[in-house]
Amino acid sequence: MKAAVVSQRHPGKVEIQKITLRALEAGEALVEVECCGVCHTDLHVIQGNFGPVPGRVPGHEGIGIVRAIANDVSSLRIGDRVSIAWFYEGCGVCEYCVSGRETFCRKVKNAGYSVDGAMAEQCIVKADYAVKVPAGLDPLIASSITCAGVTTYKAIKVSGTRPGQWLAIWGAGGLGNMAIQYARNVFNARVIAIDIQDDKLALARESGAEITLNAMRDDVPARIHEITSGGAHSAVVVAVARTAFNQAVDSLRAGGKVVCVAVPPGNLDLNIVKTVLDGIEIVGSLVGTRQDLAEAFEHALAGRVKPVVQSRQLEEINAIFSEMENGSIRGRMVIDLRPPLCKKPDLEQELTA
Ligand code: 8ID
Ligand code: ZN
Repeated sequence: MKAAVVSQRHPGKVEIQKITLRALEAGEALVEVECCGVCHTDLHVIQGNFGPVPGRVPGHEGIGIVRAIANDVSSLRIGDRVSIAWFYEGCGVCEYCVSGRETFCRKVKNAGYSVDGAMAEQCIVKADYAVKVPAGLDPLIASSITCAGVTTYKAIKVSGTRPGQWLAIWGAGGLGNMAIQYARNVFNARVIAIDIQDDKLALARESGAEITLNAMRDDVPARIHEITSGGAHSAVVVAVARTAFNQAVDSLRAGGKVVCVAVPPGNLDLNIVKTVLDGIEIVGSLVGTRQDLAEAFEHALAGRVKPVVQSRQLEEINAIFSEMENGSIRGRMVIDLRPPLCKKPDLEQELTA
């Protein structure tokens, strides 16, 4: 079967190769992949930002149909539609796994990074960890929820933002677009979106941002203090830029919380006096649990969030990564691996309109 594989010969690139999947082991299922979104984390992975992984199949916004299960599997049936998420498997018994923080399991496996992911015609999942996609949710929509959606839904939960409060979101790309919709339509927050590109800010307004600021032109912390009469209640940073994290800290009111989600290299500068005197909280947030993903899917099924996606072919993967680096992607690019007859052109047009 065909798969994108992190190249050994060409650093920062993937190659399309014919590979053979290993046999299923206990607890596993074989999934025929329908589609897989391209997340900026995949770009970090192929560029070796988290360590080199030549030979790895990337992809953790995968959706597909179960075609085979190991004898002992009872949580999935053949024909089920499932997701292939970054949180691929935890140990199930450690302090993190048993306390609702399973993504921090020290023995965690991550799809498309420590095990092969979904940028392939087929992949293997751990059955008890592959969250089912609710009936009626289109796979192209479900793919974006599997990382961009659940990650931002969880991050806003972590922020503790209450209805009517100001939430500032840095980055209006694949994650940011979802963050704005969850913030507005699920958490009833008042959203300020910050990006460095006007087209991303136009999309942010369409997605529900009440205020947009361009970090290339505006004095972001000053404007946010002015608009919110004292600073945002919370911030979620999904911009791949160190400066965004520093601006977020400076834009909060006393008692505010910054939730760090993007992972650009480098350190966060922290104004110690402001942090102490204003009681600022800074916390990281890593994807979401299986329960978070099930909830994130339900909100999409109910129509509260609708990812902006565009379908592409597996062969275009290096071009998609270049577009991501250049910042020219609107919403999310999703690799569509379905045979042409299964695709729904009308839906695609509607989603990208
Ligand atoms: O679980 C997690 N913590 C998690 C899950 C998924 C993704 C973390 N991530 C990380 C990715 O690895 C990446 O570092 O979140 C980050 C954003 O992923 P993405 O949304 O998939 O990236 P994108 O679609 O390329 O969007 C990035 C946006 O940031 C803007 C860009 O214009 C783009 O819209 N941006 C940049 I680059 N610099 C900015 C700045 N200084 C900025 N926006 C505001 N200020
Ligand atoms: Zn991701």
